[in-house]
Amino acid sequence: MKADAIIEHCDVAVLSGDGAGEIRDALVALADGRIAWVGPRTDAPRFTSSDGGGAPPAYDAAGGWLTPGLVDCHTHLVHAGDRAHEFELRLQGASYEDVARAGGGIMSTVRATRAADEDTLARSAARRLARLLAEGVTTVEVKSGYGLDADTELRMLRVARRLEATHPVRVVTTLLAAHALPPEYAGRADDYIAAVSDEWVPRAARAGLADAVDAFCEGIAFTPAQCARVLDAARAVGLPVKLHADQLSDLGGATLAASRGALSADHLEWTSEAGVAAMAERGTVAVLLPGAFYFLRETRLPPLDALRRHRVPIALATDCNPGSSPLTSPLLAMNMACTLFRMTPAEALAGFTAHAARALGLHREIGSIEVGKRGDLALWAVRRPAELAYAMGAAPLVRRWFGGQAR
Ligand code: DI6
Ligand code: FE
Repeated sequence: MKADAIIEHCDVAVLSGDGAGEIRDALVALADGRIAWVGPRTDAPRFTSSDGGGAPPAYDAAGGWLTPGLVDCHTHLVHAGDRAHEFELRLQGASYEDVARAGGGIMSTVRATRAADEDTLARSAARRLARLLAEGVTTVEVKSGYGLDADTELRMLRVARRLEATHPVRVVTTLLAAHALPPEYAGRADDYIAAVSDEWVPRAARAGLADAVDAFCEGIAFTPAQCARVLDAARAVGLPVKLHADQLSDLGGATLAASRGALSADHLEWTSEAGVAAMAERGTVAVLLPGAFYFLRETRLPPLDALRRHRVPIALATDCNPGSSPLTSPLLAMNMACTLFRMTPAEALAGFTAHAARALGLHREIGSIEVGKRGDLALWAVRRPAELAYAMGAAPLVRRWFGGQAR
């Protein structure tokens, strides 16, 4: 069998569709950027190098664990400025909503982002991206939503796309123009939603800059009817949709997302059982964001039991953003999901691999170590996969493969 490279002396966490699978003393063969073979080393066929005779180069994984490359399926990685002062205000008793209503919050990041050019945005996003890559991320979703005017929203998406050219990572972009109401539209939320739906969504689609469309369904953001209009506009131009749903209150966001066949509904702290059932029915993935729950000191837990009973796939993400989750550590997010949400370490790992891939509609390409999938892999110096969620600040990544190349 032909192979470009072989990884041996590792244990493999497969993360296949049924969630199961560990292969001890495994061997993985890579060819043409994809996984060509995976199984117990003792069952492996003889490999010959793709570029002629001889054996392909073999990498000795020294007994580490190999997982799929991590997938961070919900980030606001591109933005300018920071919100450390707002953090101080909240610690003195102001709520996240208080800060937003006083013109801070998302709007303060909007002011900074509008003032930043593409290179400035790209440099700060690259710094955050480097931290994700250092923890084994090979695919990252990046949202707009701090421009709130057509030009800045598209600039954010262009910067996100550029990261793919400068870093070994797959970037999936999402237009989140319906994130907050910009001051130009004060008192005219429906007009803003009309502009987003009728003009900006088609424009982003035509420019090939958005892979999906998102909206923030919340008291401090947009109503279910306004979000529905944005999602319908996206579907009309063939873009998949997702929704920031039920984070601070239950507005029926999960049900709305499911009714539009959304890839995912994200946050979900206040989602009712009916919302969970609707998601199960339509195959909408639950994306839980423990970093935001932690950082906003939320107390209302997402409905883990209902999600499990209804067999809704549960993904996790950093939600990396300056206001509610200044987090660039997927491993810490996994730890938080276990300590705060009582997820198991195995659920947390599936949440950052197989289920996160599904939340992006990429589960046929990435998220598990199976023949034919992309060669996006992470090798960890751990004795068992649960250590990934267990240790805080441990930096266990040994090596990362992107598209079959170690880099
Ligand atoms: N929910 C969030 O957690 C982020 N956006 C959203 O819709 C927060 C964005 C911010 O505070 O800057
Ligand atoms: Fe978010």
